[in-house]
Amino acid sequence: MELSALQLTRYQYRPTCPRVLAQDLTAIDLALGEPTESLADQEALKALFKHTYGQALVQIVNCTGESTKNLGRKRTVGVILSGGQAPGGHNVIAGLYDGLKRGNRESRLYGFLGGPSGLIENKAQELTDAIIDAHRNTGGFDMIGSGRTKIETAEQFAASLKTAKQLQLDAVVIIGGDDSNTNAALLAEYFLSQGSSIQVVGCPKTIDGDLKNEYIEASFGFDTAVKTYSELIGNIERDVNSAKKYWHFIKLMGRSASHIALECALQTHPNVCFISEEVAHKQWSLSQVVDQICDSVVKRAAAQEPFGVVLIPEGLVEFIPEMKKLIQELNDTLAAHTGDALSQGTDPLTVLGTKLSKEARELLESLPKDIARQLLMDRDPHGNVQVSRIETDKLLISMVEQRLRQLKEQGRYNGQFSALGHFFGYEGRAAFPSNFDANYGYSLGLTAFVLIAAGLTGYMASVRNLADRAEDWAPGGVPLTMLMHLEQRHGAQKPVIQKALVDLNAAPFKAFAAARDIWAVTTSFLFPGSIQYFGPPELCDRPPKTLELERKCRTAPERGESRE
Ligand code: FBP
Repeated sequence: MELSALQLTRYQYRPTCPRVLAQDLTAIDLALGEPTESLADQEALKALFKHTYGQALVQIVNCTGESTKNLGRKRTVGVILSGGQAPGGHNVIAGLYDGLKRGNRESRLYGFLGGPSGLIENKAQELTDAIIDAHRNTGGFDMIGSGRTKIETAEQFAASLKTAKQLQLDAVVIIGGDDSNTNAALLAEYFLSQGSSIQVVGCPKTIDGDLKNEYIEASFGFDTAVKTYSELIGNIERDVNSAKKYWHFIKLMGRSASHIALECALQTHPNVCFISEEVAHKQWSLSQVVDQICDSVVKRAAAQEPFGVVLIPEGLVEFIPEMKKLIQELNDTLAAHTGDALSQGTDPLTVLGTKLSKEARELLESLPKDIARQLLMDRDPHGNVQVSRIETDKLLISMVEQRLRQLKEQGRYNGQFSALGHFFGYEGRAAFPSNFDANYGYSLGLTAFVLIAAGLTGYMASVRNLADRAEDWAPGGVPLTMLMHLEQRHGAQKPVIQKALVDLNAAPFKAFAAARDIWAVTTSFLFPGSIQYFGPPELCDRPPKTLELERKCRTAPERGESRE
């Protein structure tokens, strides 16, 4: 296979990892914190996770090597990539592999093929120097593939244990988002409940950026994805500013939270950007969302700027209260009824009509037919509506056109409106990881190895201080149960890792909110250009703006400055 010049050059890149992991690994130790509690529903989770609930936070530190004195033992580990692609995944595997081999050259790493189903069905491939080297610092998950199978039935748990025993695994590493790490927690608990010592460790992956909290500052993949989308948005902004005739409606991936849209807005200064969490908080209706776009269109037309850019988070429809209610009813109805009738081509409205509330049915009927159909499509294995397939950009364009026609009739607008829709998602999920994601992924892999070497299970690898230089990052582990609470899924209460939504009181949103009224009217576009892999660190190694703003806010009080 022919390799591009960039791929060949990126093979030579040596990721920077935290100082404590760059040295002889036998000279490290684990500092144990206090026992932990889950985010909520403590009693229920304690009962569900009898063996793994409440473990202590750990930090990897320089020391005598006491906790990791078994680091050099020969080990066999299996690794799974789970869910959507995220740049940096290959580097997590490379870091894990290098850690294992640094511990003992005889250690082995198996990659489960096609995601969690590889573990259930025992489809695995031993990873070699040649395979790892051919994937260092590359995007995609093509080394071993990924999948969205959820390990949930008793048979699937038993089959997973059977495979792990057959391969004589010491540990399984699951690289995934909130749902996949929930699976990691359940698997760790199950293995112990069956008297098995096979460990399970998770790593935080998702371009969506919604697997984050005090201990997990970011998931890998977010940085590369937002930089890729921001390059494209910036290019479009420059194009509209040249042609001055189109409005571009750009839907951005991020199935629930709007971290991607917010970061892209900070990097590109569009005219309008919605943050779903604010829409939900302020209870904006669909028509209020449309009115805000129209307001910018009307004002810009009056200022002879009949063009612009609107950013729409992928999950927006789920956050508009009336739409959320409709989707919830559809989820519950679809879960309760197998959907056979729907797949046989019967009109969905006829099938569901009697089962939905009056308001939900009326709203569904009022939507353009294509959108109504998209809302009824199959749920993913975790019960989520597949928002990436709902054409929110088209929905908003058609509603804005309608509203502008009314405004024209009322003499309140007399411009030309010509709109184009886009969806940026897959373009960013498999890009060559930025230096930040290459370093972060690799560091997570090494960290996962150290947690395994220390005998831990039911943990997520964590690397903190990410807005600092990679050498200064702080690796450790977070007990998975600490990140969990109960949530309604498929019509029942299930233990899950809580998704992190955009915090409307935090610095990144406040920075956006302070500037957006100006962006709505004036042309304030910012053109970030493409990801730079070679050059000065301030250009190549920068973390996302979200992390920089969050760090500034964290450190400001220490310096006696105001948080505002
Ligand atoms: P993960 O949550 O698995 O990381 O995937 C995130 C994501 O990229 C979302 O932004 C998007 O909605 C979804 O995957 C699309 O996935 P698919 O192509 O499997 O439908």
